[in-house]
Amino acid sequence: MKKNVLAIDFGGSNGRVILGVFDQGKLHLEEIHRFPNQPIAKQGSLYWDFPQLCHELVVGIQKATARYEIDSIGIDTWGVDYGLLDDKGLLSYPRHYRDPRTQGYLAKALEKISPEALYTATGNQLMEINTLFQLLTEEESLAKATTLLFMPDLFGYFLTGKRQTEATIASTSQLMNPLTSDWHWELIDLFDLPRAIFPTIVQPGTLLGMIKKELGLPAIPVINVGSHDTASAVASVPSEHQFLFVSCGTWSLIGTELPQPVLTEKAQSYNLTNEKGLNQTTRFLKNITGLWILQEVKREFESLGRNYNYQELETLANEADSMACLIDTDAEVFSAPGQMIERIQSYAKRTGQIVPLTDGQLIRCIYESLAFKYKYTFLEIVDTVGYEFDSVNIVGGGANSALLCQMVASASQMIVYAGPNEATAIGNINTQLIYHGALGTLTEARMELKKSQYVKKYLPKKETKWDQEFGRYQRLLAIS
Ligand code: LFR
Repeated sequence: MKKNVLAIDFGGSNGRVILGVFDQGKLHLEEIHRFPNQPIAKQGSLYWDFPQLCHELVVGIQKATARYEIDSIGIDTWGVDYGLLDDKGLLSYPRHYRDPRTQGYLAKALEKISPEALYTATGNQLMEINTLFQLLTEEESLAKATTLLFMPDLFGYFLTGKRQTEATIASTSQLMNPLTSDWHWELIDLFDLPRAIFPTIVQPGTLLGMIKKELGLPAIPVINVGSHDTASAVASVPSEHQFLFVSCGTWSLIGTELPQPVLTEKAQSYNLTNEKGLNQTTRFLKNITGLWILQEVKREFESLGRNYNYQELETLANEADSMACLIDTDAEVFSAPGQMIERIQSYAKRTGQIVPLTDGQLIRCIYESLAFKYKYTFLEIVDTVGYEFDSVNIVGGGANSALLCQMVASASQMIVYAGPNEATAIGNINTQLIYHGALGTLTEARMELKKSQYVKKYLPKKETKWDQEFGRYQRLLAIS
């Protein structure tokens, strides 16, 4: 069976329209369209440019349909963000999760419910960006809203006119019951949120609707895929059981796939999250900073006229001294955009370390710190699930970085299987292919990937510095 399906993958800094051609059991990918996702900063607030993103979505579909018969489309985006709608449509541009308005709202929420109870109810790691805390800032709009839709649902609504949400994206909200995969209505009542705005939650692998005529595009079916990008990425981890993964993009999502959620005290103490995966699985993971700091530093170099590609950045890092300066990549000081170089340098001063001055020193510091954070998080996951892993699958953009993959292998003394780097698009595509009956099961799809050229292997090197410096790194986490 031959199928042409489109994966529309919106990321925090850019979006992609990827065509998957599945023919005679083989998947071939082609990037049809790529566009920047430039948030709008206005009077201290940060929004997603929704009309512009819809425009790019249409352009991508037009480019694809000009050359191919498209059998279906699947959309995925980052988690937690949403738009509020009344009967006519969106009330305002959706806010960016880095919008500062939620500051203090996690603490405010905890006046009504203990952190333990909130964790047991939702299984979600407590992060101020989560939908619940964003909604608590929205009293005025909530009074007018009739529907809440998450980002992928908003694009689906734009294409089909259907208002629905899908389990994997709803599970990032801190408002879903991980045991029933339905909204946590008691929690919704506790926070006085209007029950009526929460749409029906459907499972991935189902039909959302057809592209509506008014858009002037062919009437293509839109399929609910794992519409949270991380769910689609995990769906393409090339391993069949008990795997440890890192989905590495702007964020790093580190975890494993389980048959049911883990809501224990230990899981909570490590702030591990339970999100929904395909086939009703649980993505048990930790959300930590990924390439964000690196992307910001690269952007700053560019503004200073130093245009490096990632390969060049790695070469510079390789020339710098090892373990000179380490940072906690999840320290609050690194979460907002801008002036990242200065913030790394003042962090180094504050923690009594050698201040990274050259471009190579800065990049090395970020990569080594990430590798340590990964190792640290692997240990938390192993401690919680109660068994070890002998390898780790790195998928997403970070799988392209030979330096990062090698550092992770050596720091954690595990084999790293790196790839696919287009994990999210592949997971999105495979879910559509399963819907069409072109692929049997997710496991089958994963096994095919394992054999493919998309996966590279890195063996751990015996470098004692990783063990020697881990203690110093852990002390740093305690003070920063
Ligand atoms: C990754 C991701 C993470 C989510 C973060 C913010 O792209 O979807 O899973 O926690 O973005 O929404």
